[in-house]
Amino acid sequence: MANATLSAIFSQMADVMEILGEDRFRVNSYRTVARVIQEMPTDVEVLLETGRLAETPGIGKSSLAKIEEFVKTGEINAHRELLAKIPTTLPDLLTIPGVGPKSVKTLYDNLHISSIAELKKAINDGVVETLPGFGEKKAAAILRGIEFLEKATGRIRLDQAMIAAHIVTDYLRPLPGVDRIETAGSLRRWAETIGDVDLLICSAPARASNHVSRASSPRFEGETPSTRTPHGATANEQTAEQIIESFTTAPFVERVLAAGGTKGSAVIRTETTPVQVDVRVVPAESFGAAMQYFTGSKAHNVRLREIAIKAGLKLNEYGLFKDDDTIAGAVEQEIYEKLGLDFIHPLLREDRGEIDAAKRHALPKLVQLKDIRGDFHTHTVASDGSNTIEEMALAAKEQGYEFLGIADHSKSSAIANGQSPQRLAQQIKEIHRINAKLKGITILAGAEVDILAGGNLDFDDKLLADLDFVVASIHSALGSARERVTTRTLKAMDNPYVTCIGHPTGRVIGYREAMDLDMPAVIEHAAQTGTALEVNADPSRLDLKDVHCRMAVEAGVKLAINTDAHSTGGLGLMPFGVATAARGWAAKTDVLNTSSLSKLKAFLKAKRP
Ligand code: DGT
Ligand code: CA
Ligand code: CA
Ligand code: ZN
Repeated sequence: MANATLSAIFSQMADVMEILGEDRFRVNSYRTVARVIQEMPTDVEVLLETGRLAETPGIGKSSLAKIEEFVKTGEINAHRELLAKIPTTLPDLLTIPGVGPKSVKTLYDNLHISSIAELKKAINDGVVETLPGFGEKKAAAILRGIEFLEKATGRIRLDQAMIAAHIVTDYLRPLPGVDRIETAGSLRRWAETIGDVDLLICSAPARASNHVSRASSPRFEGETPSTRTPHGATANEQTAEQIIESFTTAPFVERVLAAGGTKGSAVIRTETTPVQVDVRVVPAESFGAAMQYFTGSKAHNVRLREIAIKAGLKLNEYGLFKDDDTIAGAVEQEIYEKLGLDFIHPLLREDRGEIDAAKRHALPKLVQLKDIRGDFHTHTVASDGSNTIEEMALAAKEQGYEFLGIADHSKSSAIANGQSPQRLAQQIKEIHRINAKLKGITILAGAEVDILAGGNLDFDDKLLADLDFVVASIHSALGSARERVTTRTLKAMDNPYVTCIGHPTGRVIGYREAMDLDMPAVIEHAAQTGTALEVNADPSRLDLKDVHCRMAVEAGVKLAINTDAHSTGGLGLMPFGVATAARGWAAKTDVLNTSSLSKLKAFLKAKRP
């Protein structure tokens, strides 16, 4: 679990060194180490013990020593020394969208700006725009970035929430009285950001002698089942209290927000961010109803309750009731069944027509992770990835894939070490060579080609024709006007070699807003040109997002769910993409990379001249 912290430390060392104007080569090597560690599927500690860390590409001797130091002592001296050289608030500037170490250096060297507040004032005073490399436009963009930060919601990324859920469930699962522990709330629905993590614990069923049936339980006048548990006082109460106490006193808890009876709420520490976790203990007889209620969404629940009321029933977190009789409660599926509905997958519970579809038996059969046969958008050491073609292919094979598409950056993405036409031509040959000797997986030669300012592509068609597929992406001027970014995207789709548009809106969750694309126009054009749209599975992107996936599916546009992996570990991000497509009601047939290799080749050929 130390990987995230360690990666953040290396990345911060690189930032600070760049601000201080230190050696570019060392700065870059620290950045590489940060990324390699972040994407590693295994704990650094384990790799260090087994000696495999020393063999990891990108990690040199001096970095290795620092990692060892961190594992032993929990910190890195060089990191502390670097931080001591700058004002403590200076790194905050780097959290502003669009502000990198180079800008920070200029601001600090010229104006001694060392905090966000100082920067905001300097921009408003009109001094920042006079700095070399700044100008009015950039100063205004930074100000917008600061405003974006100020209104940031405090919601966290799906992968961060998932880590928090794992920390708590792993800790609580072995405790006495914990029969089952399940995730509910927005995390169970794989929503794109998460407010807090909701966990439900099913505790041992009440002992028969203590079980008080609903019908005979004492009731005050006017009291309804929604205001108290239907089973009255049970033997579980003490167990529940103990479980909640174990949670709120756990070593990872930073702050307890609420605790008592059957519910606890606390902020827990993770390697990257504090996360609020709500834990509820529920008896077996109402566990299904609680799962249904606390999975939400609120809007879905409201609609469901309306249906119950129309049928003369009462639905709440304890069960489905007719007068005093329990109709369902222990099993979630039965709640839907008894309301005359097909079971609704948690991914669809957003009140976007799913209840109606469930009534008509018209819910889609959602795409699943096991349907995925390959991944198109992956990077190697040839651009900004950290593994070789062969390493990526073997990892993809291990994941059970039939094919893997290599799509390194093109020349205009200079910071990402984009390839020249010559290098790409070489790479295509190398892929053919590796394919000839590799068994059990086919590597497809592709590229992530920049869509240039006017909508032209970074490589000419003659070179593109030698590729099996092309992912075309916008990496520059994402803030342009709606018409500009839309036309640019439409024009790229006109190119017969473009298989799919990569991360179509360019958003980075919590950091950079989506381009102002005319999505209906993009989807219509994708349908007309036979171009697929990417669902970038990186949890900081999820781009297309769920509602846009739904629009694409309805228009008959194929989705390509890609991880955009920059290392073998990155291939593991696929579930985030599959969940996002499924939240957009995508079935297996809506997804390009569920096709067999032969079907896929037919699709790839169809658009070409
Ligand atoms: P989040 O945490 O903002 O990402 O979103 P959720 O959906 O996890 O919301 P949360 O944690 O406030 O509550 C968990 C679930 O509990 C929610 O999805 C539905 C249910 N719930 C909470 N409050 C209400 C409510 O006032 N009415 C209804 N019908 N359901 C509620
Ligand atoms: Ca929640
Ligand atoms: Ca909650
Ligand atoms: Zn890209």
